[in-house]
Amino acid sequence: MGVVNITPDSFSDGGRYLDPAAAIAHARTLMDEGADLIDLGAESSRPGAAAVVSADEELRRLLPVLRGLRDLPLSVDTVKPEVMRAAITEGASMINDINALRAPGAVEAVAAGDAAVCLMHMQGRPDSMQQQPRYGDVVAEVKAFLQERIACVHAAGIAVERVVVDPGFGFGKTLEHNLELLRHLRQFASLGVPLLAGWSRKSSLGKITGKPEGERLAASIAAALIAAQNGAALLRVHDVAQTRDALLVLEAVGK
Ligand code: HH2
Repeated sequence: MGVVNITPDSFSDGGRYLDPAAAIAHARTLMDEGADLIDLGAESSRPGAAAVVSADEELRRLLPVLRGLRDLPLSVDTVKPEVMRAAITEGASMINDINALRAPGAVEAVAAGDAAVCLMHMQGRPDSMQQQPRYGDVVAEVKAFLQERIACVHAAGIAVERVVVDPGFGFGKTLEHNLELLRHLRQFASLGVPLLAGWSRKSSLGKITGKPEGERLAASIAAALIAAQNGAALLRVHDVAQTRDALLVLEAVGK
């Protein structure tokens, strides 16, 4: 899954693809580089980001890009039911919700169409989630949350075949929490749905390497490979070409 953020403030590519033509061109480049799916986000969820983008503004950023990429498999990264509905109407293949469809009306918005959905775990909210993340057993708690969300969306009429889950690396988690989840990712297989992992350029990699966002490519690939080896079926990445090469080597060896 290649990431295209149509935002002024995303932590890694904010401002670069705010112009629809630039976003469309970048998405096409990522597909050429080997992406199977493009994740379009029009609201930043970076730690500390204030949730100030209205649904109207999010749609104003998103719709020209969605319409320019109708021929591609698209995922739309949003927490807002209005945006989910519009994205599904425009033909989006997947809704990627860092809030796991917990907003009022979100489950119904997705249930009404036939798009896939990614349910992600997040402790707290983006504006405060990194202040004091706390868990007894992070793996068990994240897994129980995802299990509950799968049951909830299933009860609302979303077939499990449409569902993907994500432990939400960096969303209300310390470096040690993120590492613990990565180490034990295999335990999520028993949820019975495909697993998505997003480590690309994240601050935990900066903590390990001491490198700023622009210099985390090698670390991002290492984390992506470990996630793939531990059962992740989808990898959310900014650097598609390089990640693809690394995955081809892993595949050649046999996982
Ligand atoms: N991470 C980000 C955004 N959306 N969705 C899923 N399912 N999993 C993730 O790990 C994930 C996500 C954060 O990264 P980015 O899009 O680069 O930045 P921003 O949120 O600032 O736009």
